Amino acid sequence: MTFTEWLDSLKDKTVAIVGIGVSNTPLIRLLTDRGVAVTACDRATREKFQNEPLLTELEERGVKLQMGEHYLDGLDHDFIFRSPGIRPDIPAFEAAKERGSVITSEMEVFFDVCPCKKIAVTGSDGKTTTTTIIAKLLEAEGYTVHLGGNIGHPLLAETGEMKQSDIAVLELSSFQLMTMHDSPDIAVITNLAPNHLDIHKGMEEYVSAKENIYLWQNENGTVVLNHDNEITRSFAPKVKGKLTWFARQTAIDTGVTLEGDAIVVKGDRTVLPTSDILLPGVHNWENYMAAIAAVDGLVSDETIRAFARTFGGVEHRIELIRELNGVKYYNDSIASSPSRTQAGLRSFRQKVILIAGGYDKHLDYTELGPEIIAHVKALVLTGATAGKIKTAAEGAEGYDPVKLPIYDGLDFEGALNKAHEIARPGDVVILSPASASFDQFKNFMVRGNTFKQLVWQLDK
Ligand code: UMA
Repeated sequence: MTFTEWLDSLKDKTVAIVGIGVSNTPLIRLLTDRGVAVTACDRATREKFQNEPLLTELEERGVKLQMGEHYLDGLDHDFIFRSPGIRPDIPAFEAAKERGSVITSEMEVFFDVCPCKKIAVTGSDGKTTTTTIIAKLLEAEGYTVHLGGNIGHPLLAETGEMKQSDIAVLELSSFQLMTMHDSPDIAVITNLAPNHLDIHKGMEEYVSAKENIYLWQNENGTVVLNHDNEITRSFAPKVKGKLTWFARQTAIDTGVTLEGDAIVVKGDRTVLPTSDILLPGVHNWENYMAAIAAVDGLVSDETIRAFARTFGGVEHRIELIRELNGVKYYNDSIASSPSRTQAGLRSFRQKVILIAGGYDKHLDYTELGPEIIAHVKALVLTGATAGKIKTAAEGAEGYDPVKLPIYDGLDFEGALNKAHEIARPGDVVILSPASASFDQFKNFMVRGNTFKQLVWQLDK
């Protein structure tokens, strides 16, 4: 189905958009521009919604708003678009399905109508950086690239401008993948570790959602999998098309790996000396390996080397904010799970002052304890998970309250002030919360920007 055919198919149909957020807002505009009758539903009340101008705009477009406690009442529209953060099996959707509604999402329809090649990345850690590297490498090689998905940019409303020779590069979350019935031409899974267990029913559901990124491929598809990760390694027998491994720690016969100080395509050629990679940390070598495997045959090695020397990373991911009195302040607000914080901590050669804590997604923090002992010189805690992180650190082998002072009971700004107060020249202070942001902020970007502003005000 083409984009135009899809839009035409909605004429005289009723559409409900559930969740008025980043994914769905451009879709509402697209549909109302075409005269489609749209009801937009959101659990936030009008007062709590925080974007009154948008609501006014939607009303002017003729959208019927249904907000607050009863926002899911009476869903019987022909098509219902679900936001990624809402489970697809809630009773209101099940009931609507029985009444004949089609429950879908912005990403599902994008896959149906996208006219060009699709490369998509998922995983627990590293997916945004890997997605960004892939997109920028393709751009540097001269392709017209459309970068979107969970990275924060929905693409469906822009499909009309895409050409067959373009490439769409997507980051996909487990929430988006959960209901997918199609896979991209090239699928990449960076790694898998427990995450989002507040929304998913368990690890099994999380993993099987992620698997939708390759299970719908045919023999023409390509899958890039992490050989070091037990879970992704186990997917191999299910791959229908071409499987390309990448591995930093385990031995592989073919694929992208590390030999000496360089990333190589095994048995073929050296692609990228690790000394050419500006981004810090071995986890970024892995991100490059995954990206190199994904763009093999599309991007030249010269382009990859030139890019790696200058790419300084994505905002909110171990982002250097400033150096003040010899202390370097980093923003790693994206680290909304313990494994992300672990990767952040391992990027530094020295022990750091860690600011952590946030919304409680019911994750297990036990494994973060030893990482904190190994990589942290002072721990500053804030938010709902502060107690769990403290317990994990205190319970870890080798914990010594003198070597690892812990400060808690602080608000967000108080945590930064405490870190600033105890930091000495040569220290690294990093916000890497190991928790989501939703207890205090709209999302990790708002949290990171708030942190950056506060860091810039430290000497004011
Ligand atoms: N809402 C309801 N009912 C619910 C849940 C939410 O009505 O049960 C409403 C909220 O009040 C909100 C709206 O739905 O107004 C949309 O909220 P949302 O956060 O679910 O969705 P979007 O704003 O569309 O953002 C989503 C992704 N969010 C989630 O998956 C939770 C964004 O990823 C993504 O960038 C965006 O789509 C574009 O595709 C965020 C994220 O944290 C950054 N993702 C997780 C991650 O990366 O770990 C998966």
